[in-house]
Amino acid sequence: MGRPKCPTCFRELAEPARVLSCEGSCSSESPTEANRLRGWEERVRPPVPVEDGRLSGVCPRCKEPTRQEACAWCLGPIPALWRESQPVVTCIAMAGARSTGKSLYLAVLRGQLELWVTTQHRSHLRAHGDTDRIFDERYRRPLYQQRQMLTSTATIQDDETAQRPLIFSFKEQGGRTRALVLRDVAGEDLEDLASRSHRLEFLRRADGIVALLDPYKVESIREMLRGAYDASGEPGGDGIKVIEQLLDFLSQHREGRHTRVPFAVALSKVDALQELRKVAGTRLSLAMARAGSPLRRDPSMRSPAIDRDDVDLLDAEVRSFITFVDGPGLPNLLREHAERHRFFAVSALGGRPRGDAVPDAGIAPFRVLDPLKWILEEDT
Ligand SMILES: Nc1nc2c(ncn2[C@@H]2O[C@H](COP(=O)(O)OP(=O)(O)OP(=O)(O)O)[C@@H](O)[C@H]2O)c(=O)[nH]1
Ligand SMILES: [Mg+2]
Ligand SMILES: [Zn+2]
Ligand SMILES: [Zn+2]
Repeated sequence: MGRPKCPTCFRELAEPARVLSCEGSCSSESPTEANRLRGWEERVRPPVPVEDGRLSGVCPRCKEPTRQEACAWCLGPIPALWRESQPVVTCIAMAGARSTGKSLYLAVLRGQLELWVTTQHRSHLRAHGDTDRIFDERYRRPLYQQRQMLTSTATIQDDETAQRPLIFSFKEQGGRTRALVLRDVAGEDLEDLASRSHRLEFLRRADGIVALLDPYKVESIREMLRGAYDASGEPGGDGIKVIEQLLDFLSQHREGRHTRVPFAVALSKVDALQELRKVAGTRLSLAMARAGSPLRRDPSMRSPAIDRDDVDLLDAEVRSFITFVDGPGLPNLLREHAERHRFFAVSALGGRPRGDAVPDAGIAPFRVLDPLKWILEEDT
């Protein structure tokens, strides 16, 4: 934990604040050419210098006053809470190939976080900045109102605004304020990381990464599930390769170098694996049918802190599962490149979607809080 970070570029903030952004008439202008060249398409507001260290200033262009702090690097907005309450700011980014379930994970995570913060921390989950609007447009309306799956996340090349962070805060049980920044990432960008790395530098500055791995994309599992559970034509590249490339990027492409960013690898859509119980006779179906399997129960909502025994067991189970179906490549790679890593298993929907519609039985998230709870404890 260092100084609070910018929720957009994850860089540490200048101390004291140096820049504000115009909230007046300039803010509705179209992007200037200069900003576009710097990759600031969405941030058209001219920077306003802070006067005498006070968080207020007047826009040199439209002469209107503003109190909105901005990041001196990327000009992204800084929520007032950052200076008011000096929260522990934890910036988390999603990762994984296309269609691994990153956006659906974030969509259901909010409700799970609300419940957890209310029951376990006796606090209230507050949303900051544009979070409510972004969440409504991109996640809540399609999933909970129209009851549909989400469209693929726009790449950072086409639309930087598509990946604006969701920002929440709550008071932890011990009284400290925690701010949680969640950034969705397009699988398409990660599959082409080498040529887009300059736009994805923020991943190296994250306080945690949740990398999803879709079991359907592992050929041997797909074979076993055939008949019991067919995944219909979802796009997306090799999930393991995407994680490999990301680890290489995070460890700065240097042999023997570790990234310090806590790295949670989560098998997504484990509702599909739970179906393996119905496939008779394989070693995997026997493992899934075991009553005590951590892949069959979800205690994540029951405690404010992580239950070490439970997540150790889960880590061992998923690790041996991956080794069994795909060999030791991924576990070895993680050991070599990520100082702090762990395996998890999640399901955002808790069941199979009906075409593009939510499952008949509704949405029942499974273990989605685990990776978050682990990252929050790593960042204290
Ligand atoms: N069975 C099952 N399917 C899921 C689950 N989560 C996601 N899916 C399926 O995976 C598809 C892709 O999910 P998204 O969350 O949009 O995937 P994404 O990783 O954000 O994809 P990009 O935005 O393209 O990178 C969904 O439309 C569902 O069909 C889950 O928990 N269970
Ligand atoms: Mg997405
Ligand atoms: Zn920034
Ligand atoms: Zn202005």
